Amino acid sequence: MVDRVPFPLEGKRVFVAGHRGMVGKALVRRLAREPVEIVTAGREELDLTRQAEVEAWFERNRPQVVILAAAKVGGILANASYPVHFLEQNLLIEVNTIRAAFHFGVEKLLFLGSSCIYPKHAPQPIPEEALLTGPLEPTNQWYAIAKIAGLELCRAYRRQHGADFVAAMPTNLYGPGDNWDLASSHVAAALIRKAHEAKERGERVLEVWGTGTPLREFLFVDDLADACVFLLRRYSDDIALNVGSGQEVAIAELARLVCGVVGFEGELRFDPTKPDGTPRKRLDTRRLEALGWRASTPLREGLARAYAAFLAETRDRPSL
Ligand code: GFB
Repeated sequence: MVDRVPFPLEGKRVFVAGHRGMVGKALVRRLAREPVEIVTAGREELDLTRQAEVEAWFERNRPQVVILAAAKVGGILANASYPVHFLEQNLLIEVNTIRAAFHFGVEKLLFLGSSCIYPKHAPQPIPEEALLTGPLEPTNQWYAIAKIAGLELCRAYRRQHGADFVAAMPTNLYGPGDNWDLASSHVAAALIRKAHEAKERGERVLEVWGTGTPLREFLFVDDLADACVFLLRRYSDDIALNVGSGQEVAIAELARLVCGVVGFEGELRFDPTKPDGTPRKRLDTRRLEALGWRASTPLREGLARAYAAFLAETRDRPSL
């Protein structure tokens, strides 16, 4: 790692793969403050699940740095309902992009995973060493297996070819640009939308899936983007680094916080017919902190910013 950090980002062509997703948009916002050239490609120009298209695009565009934030993602129910999509699309995106990055001489690649790659009953907070030490959480095992394959492919390129490919594992994310669709969203976006609509309709009850007892750690997406830029410069090793916030709450508590932010004053009703998922997945972030990075957005402030973004993003598109 010694001779590869700091990696000089200045003047580099940086490809943000997945720039229309929540993470990709935050990366573009954050990289706009750096002296780099940002390169993006919409799905109509580049379908990352098609190998030939990916190779042709890399040959034409020659990025020097890649952040792989493109993925098929979704909340607990979408993950459990569409195992083929989550496994197959993510494997294709990863193999095509990482492989092309190597063949077209990308100097640095950052792959983004997820905290759900760790075993369901991993020790808490979860250290990086817990990877592949036990069975996965069944509701998202297909997504997790694809993400594990992606980070292992980065490690394999590093081991076999000396490529400077690294991986980061963010905890549950939320913020501007989130998916606000109730059938496929993650919990923070879903609760923001439900609380807002319940308030608008004058309803008294907010439905929360599951028992409300699972614990989740929430990271504001702009904090993740900041961590990514930090890691591009400062990290070059084969351990997939945890990126967390230390802000862990029970889902019931998150729901109360969201109600406060949105101004919904009714009651919570839990629906135990919906899955709880893993009981807890707080990340141990001591490695990242030792390098010199910490999350900075308090959960309440982040939720208020996410709610403001929800209002702006759905103003003209109420069905989003
Ligand atoms: O955010 P979420 O969908 O994903 O759900 P996971 C977190 C918790 O919130 C679960 C509860 O216990 C849900 O039952 N929850 C309560 C809700 N109300 C709602 C709601 O209206 N919508 C949603 N979506 N949840 C995902 C994985 O797991 O985490 C992905 O499936 C990915 O693969 C992501 O890793 C970070 O945290 O359970």
